[in-house]
Amino acid sequence: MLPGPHYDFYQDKKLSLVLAPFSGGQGRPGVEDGPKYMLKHGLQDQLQDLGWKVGVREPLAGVDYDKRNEQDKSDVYQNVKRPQLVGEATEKIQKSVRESLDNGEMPVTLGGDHSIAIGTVSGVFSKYPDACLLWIDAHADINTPSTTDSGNLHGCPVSFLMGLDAENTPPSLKWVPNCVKPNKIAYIGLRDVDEGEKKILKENNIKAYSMYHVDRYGINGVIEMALEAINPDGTSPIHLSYDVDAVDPMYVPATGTPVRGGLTLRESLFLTERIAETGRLVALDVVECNPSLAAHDIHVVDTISAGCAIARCALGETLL
Ligand SMILES: [Mn+2]
Repeated sequence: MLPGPHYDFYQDKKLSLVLAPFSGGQGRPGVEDGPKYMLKHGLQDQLQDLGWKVGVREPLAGVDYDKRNEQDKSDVYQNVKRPQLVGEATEKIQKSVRESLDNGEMPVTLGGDHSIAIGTVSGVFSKYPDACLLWIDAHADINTPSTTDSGNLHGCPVSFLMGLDAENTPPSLKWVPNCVKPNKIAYIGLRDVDEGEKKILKENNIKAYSMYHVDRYGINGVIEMALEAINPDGTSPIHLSYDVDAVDPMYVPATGTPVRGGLTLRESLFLTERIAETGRLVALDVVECNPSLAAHDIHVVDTISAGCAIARCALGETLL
């Protein structure tokens, strides 16, 4: 028999939905509405139905980051856009995630753009320095301030968490700890990786499984290889950072940087179920749902349903 979903770190089945309605890591408004839409879709009840006690944390409450995003055009550092905004917001998210962990509640962070993972991952690794990170994404998000073309920080979170370009780190992001070692991160779902990023991945020998590998070995084979690489003895806590743009835009059309040829919905959900089966999940991010990029209502429903399904499957939903 397969072990089924279980949670070694959360015997009491408590979790916190950490709301991160933040768009400052990129330029397209609307991604800050992700958490609101997922809650409206009934995510809190759905997780309670799976047996979890569900609390809500709002580390960004009281500040209109969205308004500041538009207003503060002077918030630039070299080529990097809005480093002050991102630095402030992610530091708050980091504290909230850490409090959640200290209370025995799994932080389930709803984005927002993927820059928020600067806060979630640094929060998790401050509690569990031996954790490993699974980054599910069409993009590697490992540009440095020197390599980024767009200057959007949602394409850079991993480089800060790994301390890859310390001399060019904006002052507002100097607080970010160099916490993720190259042998403790793996990517799944990649298909749009910049040349500078390819170089970084190779030079640091980071395990990256693109859609080519998913086709070659199947999603199950890729997950086995990824876990073997970053969690060989199976004891490390696992942080799953899930960008919904990993899923093919056929299923998730309303996202900021869609790339065709992605994971099917089944592959996407199997992946989260499989991680739940390890018992080692300590934290989950679901990011980059942007309802305002939908061409019509069905796109909104498809995208938000997929985001909620990813969360449910990570938290114990099974087919049988
Ligand atoms: Mn991403």
